Amino acid sequence: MKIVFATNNRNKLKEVQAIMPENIQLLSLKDINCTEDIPETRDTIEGNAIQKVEYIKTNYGYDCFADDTGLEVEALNGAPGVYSARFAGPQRSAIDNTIKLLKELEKKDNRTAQFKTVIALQLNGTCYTFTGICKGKITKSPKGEGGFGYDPVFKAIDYSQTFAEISLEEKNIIGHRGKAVKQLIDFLNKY
Ligand code: ITT
Repeated sequence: MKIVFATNNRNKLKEVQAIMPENIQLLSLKDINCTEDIPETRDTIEGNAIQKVEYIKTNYGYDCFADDTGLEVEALNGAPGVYSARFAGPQRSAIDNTIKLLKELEKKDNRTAQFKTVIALQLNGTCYTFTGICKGKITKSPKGEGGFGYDPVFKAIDYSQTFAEISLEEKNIIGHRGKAVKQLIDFLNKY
């Protein structure tokens, strides 16, 4: 089967492509000639994931799935959460966001955090959602060249390396997105 993955984030596409079985072929937004930013104006991660698939269905007519992800930090009462992309402002800079996060946690002992991914799937008139969570901690300083976004300052529980230091394959096994995508794959295979 062919299905559109409604994302403008190349890193997400790479991670998801790496675990999709051969029988599920991904189409990108480029493939359907969608070049604009998709609105993400809801106040929950789940709401944004659903908003993205509804936008594509309404404006382009395609069934699709979308991923919305947030980093929820306990000492910040769940922030940046749904606002993870714009934490340090509308420029959506991963470096600025990370600097702001480390600054806000400077004097906090509790560094507990989790990544949460919600995948929304729009298929034959119904919208389904799949959630993946990865628990861990925010480090004191960035480390590693891989991954993207907040990966250089996030260590999963029982891991001594940040998400930017482990391979994409390993991140997919223990990570939030990998967990949500596996549920999506199971669902599509049984559909
Ligand atoms: P699309 O909406 O086009 O899919 P996006 O980059 O806007 O792409 P999100 O709104 O889901 O995606 O992402 C929120 C922010 O969280 C984003 O700026 C990323 O830097 C960060 N993020 C998402 N997934 C991440 C991951 O696996 N590791 C580290 N940071 C991540």
